[in-house]
Order: sequence, then C-alpha cells, then structure tokens
Amino acid sequence: MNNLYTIAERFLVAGKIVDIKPLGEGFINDTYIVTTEGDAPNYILQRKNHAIFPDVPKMMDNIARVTAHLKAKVVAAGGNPEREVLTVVPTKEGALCYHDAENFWAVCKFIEGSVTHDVADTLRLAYMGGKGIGKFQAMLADFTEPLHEVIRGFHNIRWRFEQWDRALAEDKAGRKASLATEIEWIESRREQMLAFWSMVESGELPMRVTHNDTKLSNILFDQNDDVLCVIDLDTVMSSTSLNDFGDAIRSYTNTGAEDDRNLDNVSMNIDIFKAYTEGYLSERKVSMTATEREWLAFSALYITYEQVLRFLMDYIDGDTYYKTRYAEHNLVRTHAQYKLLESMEAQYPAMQHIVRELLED
Ligand code: ADP
Ligand code: GN1
Ligand code: MG
Repeated sequence: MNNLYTIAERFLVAGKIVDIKPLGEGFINDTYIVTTEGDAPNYILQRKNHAIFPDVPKMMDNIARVTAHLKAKVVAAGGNPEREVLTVVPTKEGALCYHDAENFWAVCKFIEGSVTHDVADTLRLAYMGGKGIGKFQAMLADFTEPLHEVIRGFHNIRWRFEQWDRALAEDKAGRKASLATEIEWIESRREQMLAFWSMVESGELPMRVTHNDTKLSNILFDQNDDVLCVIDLDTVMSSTSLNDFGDAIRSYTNTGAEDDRNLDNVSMNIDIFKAYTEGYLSERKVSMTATEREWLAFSALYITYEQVLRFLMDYIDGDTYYKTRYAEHNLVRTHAQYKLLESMEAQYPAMQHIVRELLED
C-alpha cells in the first residue's frame, strides 16, 4: 500500500499536510483525519472498501450529485453549504476518487467543531437526529435523476433471503449445525418481512432518495447538539424512506450496545423512539403517503430483523463482510440485535400508538 501522505497528496488539498491519523470505528471503510499546517482546511481521507462497494467511482458519482443538490438547497435557505453538506474533494486530475492499484481512496473536507455521538443519551439529541434525517430526505424529494445501485438489494429482504439460502446451503465455515435456534429466529419471520417488502415492489410504498445507513454516528452535530450535517453517504440510493427511519430507531433507541454481550442491557427505549419520531415527522409528515405513515413503526422491526440476518449470515459465511474484533463477534452482534428486535416486537402496539398520535397533532 502506498504511503498515506502520498495518497492524500493526489487530491486537491490546500496547505501542507502535517499529520494523518485514523478516525472513527466504521465497520466497512478505513477513515483518517488529514491535518494541514496553519489556517488551511483539514480533510477526511477514506479507503473505500472495494470488496463491499464493487464500483467505487459510481458510488462517488452518486455522492457528488446528491451533495451538489443539497448544497443548492442550503444556499437557497441562507445556510452555510460548507458546514451543512459534505464537500467532496477531487483528485488533482479532477476525478472523484483515486485508485492506487490496490485500493480506492476518496477525500472530503473535515467539518471543524463537529461532534459525533455513539449513544443517544438525551431526548433532544434523538429529536434532532430525527429532524436531521427528515430534513435530509425532504431536501432530496425533488432529486429525480436515477442513482446507481451501489450495493445490490441493500435493504431488499427478498434478495437478502437469496443470499441467506445460499449461505446456508454452502455452510462455508461449518457453523450451521450449531445455529439451529438462531436460524429459526430468521425463518419464523420470513413471510412477515417479505410481505412488507412486497409493498415496495408493488409501488404501494414509494421509492425516494434515501441514506440507507442512518445510525447515530453518521450525523455530525455542533457543540449545542444541533444537527450540522449528514455524513457517510456511501449508501445513498433509491429505496423506501421508511428504511432510514427504521435503521435510526435500531441505532438510537438501543439501551445497550449493538454488540452487547450482556443481553440484560439491550432493549428499546420508547421515550427515545418518541423523540426521534417527533423530530422526523416535523420535517416529513406533510410529504408522507398514507401507507408510509401506517408502516413507519414497523420499519424499525424490519431493519432490525434484517440486521440480525446480516450479522448471522456473515457469521455463517466465516466473517467476510463486517470487521470483527474477536472470533464470535458476529454471533454476539446477532444475539444483541435479536434481543432488541424482541423488545421492539413487545412494544410494537405502543410504537404504533405514538406514531398515530404524532400524526394527528
Ligand atoms: P465509516 O463508513 O467508516 O462509518 P464515516 O464516513 O461515518 O465512515 O466516518 C467515520 C467518522 O469520522 C464519523 O463518525 C465522524 O466522527 C468522522 N467524520 C467523517 N466525516 C467527517 C467530516 N467531513 N467532518 C468531520 N468528521 C467526520
Ligand atoms: C455498517 O459503515 P458503517 O459502519 O456506518 C453497514 C450498515 C450496518 C452497520 C451496522 C455498507 O455501517 O449497513 O447497519 O454497519 N454498512 C454497510 O452497524 O454495509
Ligand atoms: Mg459511519
């Protein structure tokens, strides 16, 4: 691998680079902060995971077009496009990413004074996060150009079941025999989840421009916990807007960690659910269809179920997709996400009640 300095210098960075350090704990890409001398801006350098994103230039093309659209909206509203929207920095040759024979790299501007959170520990933070994603979707409502499908069938459970059935048939790591209980968790809900996705396939749930990875750490907040900017735009694609809501609920409302070994820590905090939903609906309510409104709460169960399937499938496959820190990591994640799913299922009537009340306000 090329030296990180050599790679960063391929891009149109202003100022002399004085430091490059790893940042964040993403499961997919490698992220670095590039510090420059004096008043010059700092940058984020990322090694994009080519095994997961088969066509990185197409992915960067999505990001460039979506951020250009968002910047125009922010300017029209009198905001600051440099702080409220990610700024992609091209290479010196004008490309959106750099390929060094082994890896794909991309750079964006570092947004100074920003904060990321791993835990939504206040109702206000959850409300603001919901508002941030709601606004992100609302600003993209009139983005009508087609986007590349950067990961095939990303939140399409029918496609996930094709992968799942193949993973079980191949049993690459020889782990299937020990996983009868976990496999039954997936199988027992197969029809219910397919029924939800059928509404996307039939057009009953509309396709919109969506983020698709709305966990809390993918929003930059300012020092007052107001939303600055939605980041990690690798998975921006067309899908149902409900997926963004559901994935955020999966992330924000968990009283434990995504990979908690102590399942007693894991449950869905209904107050955080309410706060996030209130923030989200403050931006989205007017533009949602009746079917979107009706299935909003269910999307949290759908995405959490999908995450159980994806962690378990990666464990069955021998841990090839997600970064893992220890041998059983994907299995621990599977159990923790399943516990969260059970907690959501138990509270589903209450979730629906909250959504209905907020929609009536
Ligand atoms: P990953 O795909 O690995 O999750 P992200 O794009 O989410 O990568 O970046 C990882 C972390 O780096 C974020 O959670 C955030 O803390 C920080 N970060 C990313 N982009 C920026 C940016 N433009 N300005 C400031 N911090 C950023
Ligand atoms: C991955 O890249 P990161 O860490 O934000 C994954 C998401 C999962 C998430 C689980 C491209 O997100 O789909 O929900 O881990 N991203 C991709 O934490 O697969
Ligand atoms: Mg991220």
